[in-house]
Amino acid sequence: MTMPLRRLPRTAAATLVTLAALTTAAHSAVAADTLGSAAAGQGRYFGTAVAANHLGEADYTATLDREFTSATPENEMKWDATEPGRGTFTFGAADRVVDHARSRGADVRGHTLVWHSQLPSWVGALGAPDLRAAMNTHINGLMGHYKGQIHSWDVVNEAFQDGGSGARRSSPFQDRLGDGFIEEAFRTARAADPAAKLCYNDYNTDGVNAKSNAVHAMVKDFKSRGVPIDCVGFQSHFNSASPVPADYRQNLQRFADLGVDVQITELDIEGSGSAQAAAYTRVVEACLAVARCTGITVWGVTDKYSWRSGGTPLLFDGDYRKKPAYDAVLAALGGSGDPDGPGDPGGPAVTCTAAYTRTADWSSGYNGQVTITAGAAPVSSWTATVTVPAPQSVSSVWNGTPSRAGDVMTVRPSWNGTLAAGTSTTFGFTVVKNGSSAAPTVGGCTAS
Ligand code: 9MR
Repeated sequence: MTMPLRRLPRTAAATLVTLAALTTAAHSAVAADTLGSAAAGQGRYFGTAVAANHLGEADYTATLDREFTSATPENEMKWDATEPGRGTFTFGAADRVVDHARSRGADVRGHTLVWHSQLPSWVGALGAPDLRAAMNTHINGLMGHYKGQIHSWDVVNEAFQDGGSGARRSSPFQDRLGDGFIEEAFRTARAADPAAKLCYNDYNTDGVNAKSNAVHAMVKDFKSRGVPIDCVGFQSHFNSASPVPADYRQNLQRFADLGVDVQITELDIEGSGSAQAAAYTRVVEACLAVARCTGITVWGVTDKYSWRSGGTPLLFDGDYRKKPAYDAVLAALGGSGDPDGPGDPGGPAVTCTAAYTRTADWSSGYNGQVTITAGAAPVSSWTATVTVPAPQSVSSVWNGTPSRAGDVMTVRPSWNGTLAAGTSTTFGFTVVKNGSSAAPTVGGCTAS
């Protein structure tokens, strides 16, 4: 019999409350503290693109192995890498990625079988019958080699044009074999490895637009005719010119409603700090809101090896430090927050202090000096604020680069802001007193 809580004796009600509190405490005590474990708690994988030539770098593999539960070879499975000459298959680099991932229990996304880019020139030179045979041989060659080892294959990649036409992109396959090449590739793929999920993968299809409408129509047609397709990949390469679309979740949902899984396959978002973190949060929340969104892959481990490294689009900086975007993704996945705050991989917090002294004083002015000292962790950059009281004004700054907002001058390093743990640097400035000799206010130091 179930009793309403208000009728329980006082002691029983108190016990229930205590148990609830204990359950909550126990839950937070075991909260996941990596991307992969937090995503697993949501029934999803969290993957990354992996480049075989970085696997020898200790920080790269340590971060990869700690955080990610899926790997996508970034270039190693593409046609130019795997079948550079007709019928000559080379799997060495791709094998290294697959073996590394699988030996640690991670899944592998196969990327990609039929794509207009990174295609050896011999393919483009074939006439229709030969090209059809070569396409099927290529699919069978790769899927056969990795049979049973691949979670999902990007069978066909980027087959639609950008813009409003909704048309297929010109490629040797499209131009010689016509629309039917996509269907044929999927049918060949199903027979080659029936255990692998078969995906169509594209970019600029992340929101509802002419291109995603065309892909949607194709998937709908495939499902209605029994053409084998299991998933659609949304690359999700975002920047200020191409931000996370407002209808991102709705777009994922309408594909899921066709009866396919959806996967975020190449996520990266240019930017930094809280704006980048907020955009990443939106992507993760959209995936979690769509039951058939089965996982997220970011397009690289560290900003320094990103295909768009200048845009710092990933979750770890060039020194493998967790960025605010990392903390945001982990939190959105329901993982435990980073106790040391953004920018720290689990060691001491990245902090600095700013100490002010007046180093010279004369009737009409004075010189101030600020000493910036790194805390227990190394610092890659810092800022400090200086506010001089009216009617004083700052006439020059050295060893630092100032920017001003009202009375507040924010000073950054002029060159490299790197400081080893516990070490110091200084900047200085000259103030025109204009009748006041009062001391400036030197604000807190921020470090990253
Ligand atoms: O990240 C890949 C980069 O190293 C290659 O130079 C580039 C060549 O085309 O491909 C990049 O990956 C692409 C992916 O395979 C398909 N979607 C777009 C990706 C970014 O260009």
